[in-house]
Amino acid sequence: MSQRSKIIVTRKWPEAVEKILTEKYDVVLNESDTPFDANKMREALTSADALLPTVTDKIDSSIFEGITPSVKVIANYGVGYSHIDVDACQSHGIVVTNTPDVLSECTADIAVTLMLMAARRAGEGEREVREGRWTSWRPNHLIGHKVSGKTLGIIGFGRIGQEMAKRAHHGFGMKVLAYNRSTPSDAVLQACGASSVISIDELMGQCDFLSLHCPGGDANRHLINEERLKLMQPHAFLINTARGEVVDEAALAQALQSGTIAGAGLDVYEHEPKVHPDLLECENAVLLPHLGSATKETREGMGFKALNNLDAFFAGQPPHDRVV
Ligand code: 8YV
Repeated sequence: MSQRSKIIVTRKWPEAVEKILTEKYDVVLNESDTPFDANKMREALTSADALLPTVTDKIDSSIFEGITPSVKVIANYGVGYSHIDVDACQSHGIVVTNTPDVLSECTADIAVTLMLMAARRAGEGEREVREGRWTSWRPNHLIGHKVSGKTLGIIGFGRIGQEMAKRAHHGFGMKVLAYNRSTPSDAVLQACGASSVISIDELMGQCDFLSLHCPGGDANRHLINEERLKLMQPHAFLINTARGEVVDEAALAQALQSGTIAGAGLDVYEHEPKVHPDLLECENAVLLPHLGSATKETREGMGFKALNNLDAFFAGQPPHDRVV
């Protein structure tokens, strides 16, 4: 019998996927679901053939210092991979894959959830009810902002950005303006009822809601900073389901406190699971714990996608979702 490849999974995955992984490979699962520290990560990188990490695993260039990795492929569980230094992986001859597509719809659903919750003050209302502070219905109680028919700006018009645009345009009759590094085709824009803008600065002042769907990492770190927040309208809302580092959290908290913008809905943070203490103080911020892809269907879909990428790699074929 040929020797099975050794796979290390860094977090607890959906049972259905772990079952198949176990049937096919010599797998080390993480039953306790405890995040790996740097030593454990180095040990994994030097003892397995493949590593299956998630957003909670920092695989930067320092992790490779002084080790010779045995791992040949890193099949990331998630579409975003800014926690992985792909150049460092490449220089060690490691192939990296991700899991796009399967999470586009659910991530866009969470962006819509945040947009509605922030605009309609759903977090504030929920806190009021649960804390027994609701006194009675009244005409001026928790007045929010109408969403339907407003203008949505989108930064990053990839698969998730396009799903967000479809929901906003076809569901809420919103006007959609999209910024993307490369200009989207007319057909793509038309399917989502969107028009494209050529710069972020041009977009900032035009929208009632701004939703981020671009990658994280150094290239987009603090793309939304104090200056850009000041370009937004005072009644506008910022929604972030992309990566925490895209927004300068201190500047955002300041903008929320001083009324530079009306509110924000966040699913991701610069230093997860830590949330900037000033944001926690903002009643006009809706804060979710990175739930973008958190549905049974999607989390299983992500696992099976990572598995397909592994299968292809070990069969000597190009993995479908190869990043480097
Ligand atoms: C994932 C995400 O759950 O896929 C992504 O990029 O942001 C999340 O939906 C997470 O990254 C898992 O690694």
